[in-house]
Amino acid sequence: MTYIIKPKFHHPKLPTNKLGYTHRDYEGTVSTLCAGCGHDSISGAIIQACFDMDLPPHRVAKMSGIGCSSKTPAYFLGQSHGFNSVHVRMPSVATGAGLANRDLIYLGVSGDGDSASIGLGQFAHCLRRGVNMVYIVENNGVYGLTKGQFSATADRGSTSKRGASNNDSAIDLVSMALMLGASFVARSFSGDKKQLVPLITAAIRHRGAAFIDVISPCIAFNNHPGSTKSFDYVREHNEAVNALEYMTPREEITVDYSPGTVETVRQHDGSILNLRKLEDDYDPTDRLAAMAFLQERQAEGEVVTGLLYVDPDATDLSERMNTVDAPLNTLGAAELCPGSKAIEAINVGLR
Ligand SMILES: Cc1ncc(C[n+]2csc(CCOP(=O)(O)OP(=O)(O)O)c2C)c(N)n1
Ligand code: SF4
Ligand SMILES: [Mg+2]
Repeated sequence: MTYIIKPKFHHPKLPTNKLGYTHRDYEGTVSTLCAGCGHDSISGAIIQACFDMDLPPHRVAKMSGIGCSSKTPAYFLGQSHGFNSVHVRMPSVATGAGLANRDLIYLGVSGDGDSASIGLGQFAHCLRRGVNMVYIVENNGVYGLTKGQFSATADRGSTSKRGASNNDSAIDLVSMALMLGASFVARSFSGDKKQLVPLITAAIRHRGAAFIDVISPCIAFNNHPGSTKSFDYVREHNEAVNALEYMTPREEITVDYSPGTVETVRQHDGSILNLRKLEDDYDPTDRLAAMAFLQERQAEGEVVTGLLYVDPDATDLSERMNTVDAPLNTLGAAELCPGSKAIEAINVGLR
């Protein structure tokens, strides 16, 4: 049996959102991951964010590849669309789906093996093209599903469960995402729901490629002393640059902050990101400064988290390609076929 359906009943007084749904309506099947796996906490954060945002589940399309992380879309948003592709191909499937239908919210979930090892090319092109999606990597530094080999995000000198040392340099997906032109870049920790939920919410509202690297310890193969992706290591070295408060376009700013302690960013849909500064000089709209800051802190062994970069005026692939607003499957023959005169004019223009 590959999945277990959750019983439908729930407490009659569970809170509901504006659509009348409880958070149970945003759940999926029972998780078959190891008890305590960081990936399950990320599923919980996605459920929370979608419930809080009153998202109609049918407006979301979950995309994934292969890995323990890529299995997780089965465990949240059971009433949404979904495509579980082969290992690595999530970004290209999401790119195609996004071009065919601009109306859906694309939520891609991947692993560090899926995106940083064999999948690095797909990761890179998806972000540089600005596919309008949320791209989450559940980063544990190992191939969990295939029994814990080092992935390309494992730090040099970190050790496996049996003590073998990793001699290769690590790929830092956040630095790569910044370099590749992603317009929303964040890092978080599966054990910090308070930070992760608003980041997911803001990423869903962002137009363009929104990347979130979530350190998500694999308790079966990479949660020992010597691992830099263990719960203890991340808790001890977590350096948050800001604390994000997400506000919908309708909400009034009611909280009083001391001057200079909060940076306010307004996204294209009017949603407001209030970023309480935890690092005095950190500017999340300065891509180059963010890259330098990350390198400096990484050299000190720190895991920098928070909203690291955002371009609130970003455009996305569909806009740049000027694709049609309506989903392709709703177009009729008249819209799809311009007629022989129009085709002749195009051909003349190409001669
Ligand atoms: C083309 C291809 N190569 C290799 C595999 C074997 N494989 C399955 S999942 C996986 C890595 C999973 O690691 P990651 O993406 O980090 O996910 P995790 O299980 O750690 O969440 C590999 C190598 C495969 N399924 N397909
Ligand atoms: S093997 Fe690791 S990544 Fe996979 S479910 Fe277990 S703890 Fe999670
Ligand atoms: Mg992994």
